Amino acid sequence: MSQAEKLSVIGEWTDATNLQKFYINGEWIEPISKEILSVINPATGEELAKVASANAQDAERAIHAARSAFDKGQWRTMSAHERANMLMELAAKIEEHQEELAEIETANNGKTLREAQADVAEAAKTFRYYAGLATKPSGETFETDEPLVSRVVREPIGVCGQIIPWNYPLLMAAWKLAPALAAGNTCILKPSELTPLTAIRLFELIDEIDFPKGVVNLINGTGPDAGQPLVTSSLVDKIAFTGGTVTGKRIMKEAVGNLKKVSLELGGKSPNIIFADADYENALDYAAFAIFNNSGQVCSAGSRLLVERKIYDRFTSDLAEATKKIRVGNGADPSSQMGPVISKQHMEKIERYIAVGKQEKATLLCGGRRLLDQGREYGYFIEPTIFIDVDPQATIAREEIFGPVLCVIPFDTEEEALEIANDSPYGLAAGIFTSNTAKAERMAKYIRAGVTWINTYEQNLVEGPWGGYKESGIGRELGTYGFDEYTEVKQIINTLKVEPTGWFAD
Ligand code: TXE
Repeated sequence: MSQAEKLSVIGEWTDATNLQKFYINGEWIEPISKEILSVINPATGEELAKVASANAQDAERAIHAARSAFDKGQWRTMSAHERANMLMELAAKIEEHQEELAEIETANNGKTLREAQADVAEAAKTFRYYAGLATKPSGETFETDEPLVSRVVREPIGVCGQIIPWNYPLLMAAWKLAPALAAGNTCILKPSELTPLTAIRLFELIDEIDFPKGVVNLINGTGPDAGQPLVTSSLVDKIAFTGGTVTGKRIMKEAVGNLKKVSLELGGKSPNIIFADADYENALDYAAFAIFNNSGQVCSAGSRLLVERKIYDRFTSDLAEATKKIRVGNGADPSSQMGPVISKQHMEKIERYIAVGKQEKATLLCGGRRLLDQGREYGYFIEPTIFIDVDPQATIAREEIFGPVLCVIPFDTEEEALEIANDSPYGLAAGIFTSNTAKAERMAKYIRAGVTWINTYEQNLVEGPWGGYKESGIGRELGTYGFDEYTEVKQIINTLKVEPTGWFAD
């Protein structure tokens, strides 16, 4: 398909009528709110679509639909096999529409088509994985010293409000919906106001499947108007949130009313540690991938690169050479290797951090500017940027920039690397590059992060737990851990001997 044909696919779809509706109780309905969101293509600055923006009343409608579907519907009582079949069907539909979904994602988020295609494939895989998990054995039984049998079963929590960010719009929708639905919960998804498009397309596919009414609902809108009512409602049993740490903390406070379950996947400032004995080419390749993939807008980005001093000069200079060759452009152009950042506002925030880096006397090795030449002048393109000799206490080494800006810090010893790595309020991920397996194990053992990669980076497995220590979050997504986060634990005690206690007999 040619470039022009590709864009016309999106054009046709964005004329679709569902953009200004919400999916509530199994149908596309007109919003109560009259507010409209303008959705922008970050590569061109142009408006892609106008999307309905929910108010509290719209959110209430979705909450009531999900509540009633959970309390009175057959979703949680139907067999896990039936639920699994629907999720399998959804996975197949995502695959059937993968090109279209990837193009919409690229147009809305800015990421390259290659990145978007990988996200779509991973989204389908997530639904398929949890469809499988729904039917697998679970629970426990306990031996006791009484004539009693104790068994533990896992049950759905209830109504789940799911608030997701803009950096992986479709994939985050899958990470949230798949385990929740597999476990028998009902859901209300609230995508980021910046990137609602693939979620709308996903719900059009959901609508083709026989999910019972009210099981899976979609509202779009801003955090305060559409997200907050989900957080504060006493009819919502769980909030699952991915986004910034500041918003995450606020959500945790506001969710306290009915003590709903809260899981948070927040920011990071992950250390990527390169020892002198590492496979050099591999470490170099991953150092760039860890920060410039998805334009650095990744919660687990390897944004603090710690390099052993013995190879520091050579490594940083080779990294700069490789970085200068990264082709930055419209993600819809197959030759682009890195797309724009999400919005004008976010670009300006990144530019402010670059200015702070310069003030803090870090050495700007490459990049550092907005790209404004022909073809990029209306988009939000930032050069891949590397600061070296960064003080570990500097603002740019401590705060999450969430853009293509790398801070490089030298170290001399393993102990020093560990100390710098752990000196952060965050604890999401870490990378360790070394050919010494014992050293890798020691580092992995003592680094305080939820995910640690050895001689690789940013490899994400649907089978394994994902989430952070410290201010990077609460709870885990993916794998069996992610499934458990959507269940309540119930103990059922039965007796082997039916007889009264006689406690009050005399
Ligand atoms: O995120 P927000 P923003 C980090 C990154 C970025 C910073 C801010 O550092 O620069 O966060 O980004 C919804 N009640 N990450 O402002 O606000 C909002 O509508 C309920 C890391 O874009 O956290 C959106 O759907 N919901 C991150 C979602 O929260 C609210 C990915 C995320 O938006 C709300 C994105 C409220 N009061 C940014 N306020 C990661 N962990 O990957 C906002 N929202």
